[in-house]
Amino acid sequence: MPSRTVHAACPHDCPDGCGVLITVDELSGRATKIQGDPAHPVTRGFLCAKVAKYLDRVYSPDRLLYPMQRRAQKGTGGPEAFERISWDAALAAIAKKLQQVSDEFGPEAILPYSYGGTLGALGNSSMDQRFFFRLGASQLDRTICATAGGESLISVLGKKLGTEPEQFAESKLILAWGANIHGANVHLWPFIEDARRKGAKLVVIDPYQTRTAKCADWYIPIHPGTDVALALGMMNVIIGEKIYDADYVARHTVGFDELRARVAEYPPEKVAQWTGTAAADIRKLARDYARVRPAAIRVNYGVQRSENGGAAVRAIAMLPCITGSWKEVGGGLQLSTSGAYGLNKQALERPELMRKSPLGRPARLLNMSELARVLNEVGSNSDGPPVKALVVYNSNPAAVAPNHNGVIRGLKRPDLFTVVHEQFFTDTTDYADIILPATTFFEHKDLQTAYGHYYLMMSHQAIAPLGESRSNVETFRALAKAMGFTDECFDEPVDEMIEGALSGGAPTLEGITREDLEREGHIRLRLDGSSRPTAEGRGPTPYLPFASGGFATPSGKAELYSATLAKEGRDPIASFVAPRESRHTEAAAKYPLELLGRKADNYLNSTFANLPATQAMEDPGVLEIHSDDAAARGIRDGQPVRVFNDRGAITLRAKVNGHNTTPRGVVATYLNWAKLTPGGQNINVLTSERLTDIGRGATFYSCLVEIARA
Ligand SMILES: Nc1nc2c(c(=O)[nH]1)N[C@H]1C(S)=C(S)[C@@H](COP(=O)(O)OP(=O)(O)OC[C@H]3O[C@@H](n4cnc5c(=O)[nH]c(N)nc54)[C@H](O)[C@@H]3O)O[C@H]1N2
Ligand SMILES: Nc1nc2c(c(=O)[nH]1)N[C@H]1C(S)=C(S)[C@@H](COP(=O)(O)OP(=O)(O)OC[C@H]3O[C@@H](n4cnc5c(=O)[nH]c(N)nc54)[C@H](O)[C@@H]3O)O[C@H]1N2
Ligand code: SF4
Ligand SMILES: [Mo]
Repeated sequence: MPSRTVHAACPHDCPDGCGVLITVDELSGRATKIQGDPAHPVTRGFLCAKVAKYLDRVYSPDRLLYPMQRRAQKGTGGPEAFERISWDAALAAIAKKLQQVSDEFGPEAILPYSYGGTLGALGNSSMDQRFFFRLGASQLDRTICATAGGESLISVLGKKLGTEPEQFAESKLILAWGANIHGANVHLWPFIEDARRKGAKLVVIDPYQTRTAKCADWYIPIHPGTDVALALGMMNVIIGEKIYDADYVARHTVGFDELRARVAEYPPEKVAQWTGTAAADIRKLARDYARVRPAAIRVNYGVQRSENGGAAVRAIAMLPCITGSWKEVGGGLQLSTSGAYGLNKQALERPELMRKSPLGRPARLLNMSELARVLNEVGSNSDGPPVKALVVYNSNPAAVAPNHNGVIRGLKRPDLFTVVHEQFFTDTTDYADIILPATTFFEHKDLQTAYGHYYLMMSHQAIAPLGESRSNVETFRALAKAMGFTDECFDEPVDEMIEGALSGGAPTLEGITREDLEREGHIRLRLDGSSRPTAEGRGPTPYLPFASGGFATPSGKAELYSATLAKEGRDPIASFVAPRESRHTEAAAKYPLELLGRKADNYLNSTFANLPATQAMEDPGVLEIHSDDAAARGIRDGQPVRVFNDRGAITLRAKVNGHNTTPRGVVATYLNWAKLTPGGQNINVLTSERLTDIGRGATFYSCLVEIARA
């Protein structure tokens, strides 16, 4: 059978940003195979278990293929609750309603809601933003995942840059800090294995004993939300014992004296009481980290889903700045590499369209991590109009947003008009008035970045869109036409949009053209800052972003003390403030267990949760609990348990364990679709809308509960 192979890139919200090869049968036009691109230096020919089965997703019998209009009451879902309509009818109905809302309440009564469905540069943030800017709709503060850590990292380093994954192979000590590498960052693992073959040690710091922790040389089951104390305690030892790099500190940091004074308040004995890590272990960890060279930290976003997650990331990010580890190949730290790309956001999103909207000014910003509050409370005071129309794409808020019961109450409002652009009948489409069918990455072209490596990729369209599905770009283009917007940018072809994205003059993109990417699939960013592409520029030259300073902060140095934070009235260094929902506070008297509502290793947030092939790899509806905590409540393995707090309750099945996965005082479960969880309720019924200390982020992992036999 004649077939062709198409280069694509996985657009899911995952640091690995894999290069993908899709085989397409020429006669039928059907994709027949997916594999990792062996030429991609980080993907190295393999895919994670969920995307390896991607044909099941693309060709799932449950795919949404046509626009649909609700005919049953809100809260009911699936094909039976809707009737098929044409795109023209759907677009006309949406345009009419949005116009009505805008006329009656002002355009800010319209709220877009989106997150990580696709991280393709176009699909994530381009035509959609143009549309909403031109409309004058409220702007969405995209905080649900990474702003606490991102803004905190930037407060120290100035930019989201870090150690490239390839260099972990050269490390002698690797700290996986709140980083579930096997589950959420699997392409880093082979580099860690390389390093370990050469004698490196792996330390895992995580309250939950992940598969990564089980493989570690040293596993530290830290109490949730105490990482800032551990990092400050380590610096107490490193500075106290003078095993820091005085030369690097003097040249490339500001605020060392203030930091020294602060960490004096964090002796290991004191830190031990908060973190549950013995003082001797804290000393050993600090000494190893400072002396074993090179040492690399992989800190992931797990640590910053906590009330003090911003301070935690700040303190952790200071570690390589005081040991000078940034100078070494295989040293430094990685939280994210996304700051390197420098795509032209202006060209993609056209913020100048705000001036043409009926508002004539930037619209208000509403925080996606407070969706329940936004839907139920905004508009009742003087904070502008209530939200009357919600346009959801790239997201499944009825599963992923905190305070699920509040979110559902909002989504059920009869006066709220909701449009959802989706690939499947999700928890959120259960509340849609109109559903629009979305393509998968097999069915559209996009430009792809990553947040765990430094390669820019082209994702070609491999097959024709299934049914009447349309990409995000084509959907918002069509909506713009339906609203009567005549601005030229709504006609811009995809290839020109890609060229626009590459055009901003960023040194890291110097000389990289659309044609180059189309031909080569992936190209390493010009990280040396040289203006000309050289042979080495494309090779594995180690990238050391801060080897000789070059921090992108206001001071040009690593800011151990941040004058910017001080000006905002925040802690300019970092300190341990116990999360209000943690074992350290009074709230624990009523709700003594710390719940980690984690991510499934084989789903991607709520994506993939509905596919039989991926479901088979997970054990849905379980609550992992330590045998002592179970015994204290008369709970036996396999029994149904009610997990509850003041916000809600959910029934799960106890998975009692003696020593692995959850330590005493911590229980764990994972995110799933609400309608696939027994009882139809999602773990986010328990999580709160309280925000992080820095970055206005969600605090999924600061959550106290009690459990009882159901
Ligand atoms: N398979 C899979 N891969 C994914 C995802 C997925 O859902 N599934 N999601 C993607 C997304 S959106 C993101 S943002 C990234 C996130 O990637 P990660 O940040 O690695 O993901 P998390 O599971 O949120 O957190 C990592 C670990 O932090 C631990 N943790 C929780 N609280 C604390 C704490 O207080 N201290 C410490 N030290 N650790 C803590 C959790 O137990 C978890 O094992 O992964 C992406 N990749
Ligand atoms: N309890 C708990 N809650 C969490 C987390 C947690 O760890 N625990 N993690 C949080 C984090 S880190 C994140 S990032 C958020 C993630 O929140 P979301 O970004 O909402 O993540 P998903 O659940 O993956 O939902 C993405 C949806 O987009 C759809 N989609 C995929 N591609 C496209 C496309 O091209 N176009 C359109 N229109 N739709 C598309 C998918 O079918 C899917 O339903 O969840 C957060 N919620
Ligand atoms: S989800 Fe992550 S690991 Fe899996 S294929 Fe996509 S980028 Fe690679
Ligand atoms: Mo995320």
